[in-house]
Amino acid sequence: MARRFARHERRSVTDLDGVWDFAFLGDADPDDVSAATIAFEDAMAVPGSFDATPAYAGKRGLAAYRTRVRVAEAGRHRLVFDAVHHWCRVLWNGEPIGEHAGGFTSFRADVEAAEGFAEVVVLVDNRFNERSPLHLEHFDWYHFGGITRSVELHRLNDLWIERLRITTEDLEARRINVVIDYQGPEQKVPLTIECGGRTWEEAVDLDASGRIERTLELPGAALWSPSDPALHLVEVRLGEDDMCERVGLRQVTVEGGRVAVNGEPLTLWGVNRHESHPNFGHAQPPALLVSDVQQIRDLGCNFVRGSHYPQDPLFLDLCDEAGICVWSESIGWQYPVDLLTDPDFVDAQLEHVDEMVEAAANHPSVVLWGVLNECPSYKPAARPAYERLLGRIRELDPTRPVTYATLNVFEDVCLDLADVISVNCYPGWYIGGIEAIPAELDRIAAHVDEAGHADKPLIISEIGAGAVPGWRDQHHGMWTEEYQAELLETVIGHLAGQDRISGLGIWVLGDFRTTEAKHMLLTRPRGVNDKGILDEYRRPKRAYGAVRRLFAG
Ligand code: ADA
Repeated sequence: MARRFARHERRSVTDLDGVWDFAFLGDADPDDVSAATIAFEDAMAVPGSFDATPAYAGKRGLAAYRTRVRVAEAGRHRLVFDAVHHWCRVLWNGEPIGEHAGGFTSFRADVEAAEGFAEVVVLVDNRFNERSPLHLEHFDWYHFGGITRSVELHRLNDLWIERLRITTEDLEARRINVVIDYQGPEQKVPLTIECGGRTWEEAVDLDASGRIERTLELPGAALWSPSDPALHLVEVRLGEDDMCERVGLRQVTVEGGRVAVNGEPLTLWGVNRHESHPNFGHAQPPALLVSDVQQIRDLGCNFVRGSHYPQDPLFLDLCDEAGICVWSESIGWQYPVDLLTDPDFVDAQLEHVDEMVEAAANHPSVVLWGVLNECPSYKPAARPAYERLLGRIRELDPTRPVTYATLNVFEDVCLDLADVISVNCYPGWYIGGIEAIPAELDRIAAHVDEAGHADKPLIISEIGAGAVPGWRDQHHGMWTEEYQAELLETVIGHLAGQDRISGLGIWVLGDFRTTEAKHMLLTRPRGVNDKGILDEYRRPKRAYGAVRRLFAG
């Protein structure tokens, strides 16, 4: 699995990435499909988005992927999927062993496997239907389908580590808290934790709690910060199993209207980022992730918002290394209030939020959690959904501030629920001209303060303009590269000269394909959201250079 460190040395793990057998089954109902009768006549890359490939471009329906795995020793095995879009059912030798809804998050399917070869079939559905309630067609991005992130097969013995959660408990003392969640029978087993050249060894009595918690001190260990992002491997061995995580010692707080890392207040200068590419869809090859991070650094950003869903784990690894602060966001885009008041929908969101936090909590680069992009936080009926989701994140992780991007800050009724106020706004684009931008940003700041949130950080989480790549003219009109560059210059120039707004997420790093819904296509030339400062192949537009010059200054 494409990560920057090996998560297991002892546990036997088979990497299943590669090319799998493939069949597109169109409008078939997954309940009517038996793996044995599928004619696998094609091949598909895993990770990959089948509907970004020429033969299946734009197709929606049920697809089937198949591979063969070798089981060296009979016993419990676990398939780990890092993301499948949007709904899937996993079959092991024809028998269903798991289902999952929602792309962008990891899930597992366990099986008692016999020795020998086994056939793994994954039925993947990229249609918009009740099986995947979180993905809706009206969103302003193209929902690609497929097995879009890595797949692994793990051999599990009767005792295994489920997860490690490592938090910085005391910065000065270099004290970390290590929580080891495991599954297995009550027994006495050796526990070893290694970090920073030190080793802690003991024999532990496993009990029904399934949890071991230890506090360790790492005297002299370097801290993680955006300017000096030191990382440490924490390697845990429990009985015959092991797991490794890479962490940074750091604390995130909210101080004097700013997000602070280790007590140092930051101004967040950055971009929003979609995981979308014309050739790969939602799958993000390592080469693309590396180049995205290079360009984010080259721009002089210290911040990226993962809009509007959890980003690839390798991207987070690279941000950890580069010292780029990440806003990790759960999936959402202008859900209507009837969904936010539907208990089943909120439950599906809660499950997704749990998966996001589990996957990203150990990344020091993640400094902020976000939910529900541009949902009706201005309607009282939506407030309980915000309360529940933000509350759940605080419960799961009290160490980071929480936020959501509001679409209408002037009428918002949920601002008190957030630690950081985040405002999406498009002065100069959807409303008014470029000259109106400074006054509009000041009006937003004044409103937030008057509404009683003067002590909270205020981020402009989206602002930008469309520019059709290569489109230039002497009028510098809308859709030209000149207009986009001038708009962003005005924004950055104004924010640099004031103190109240302490973060900027330019909309957006790269162009990306939008939904096939007509209302959106009519406002998106080329069927693409053109507000990238790079085009969809990551070629810089004029605005890239403008932003780079200003961020450097
Ligand atoms: C919104 C939304 C973005 C994008 C943007 C735009 O703010 O959050 O996802 O759709 O508008 O380009 O209009």
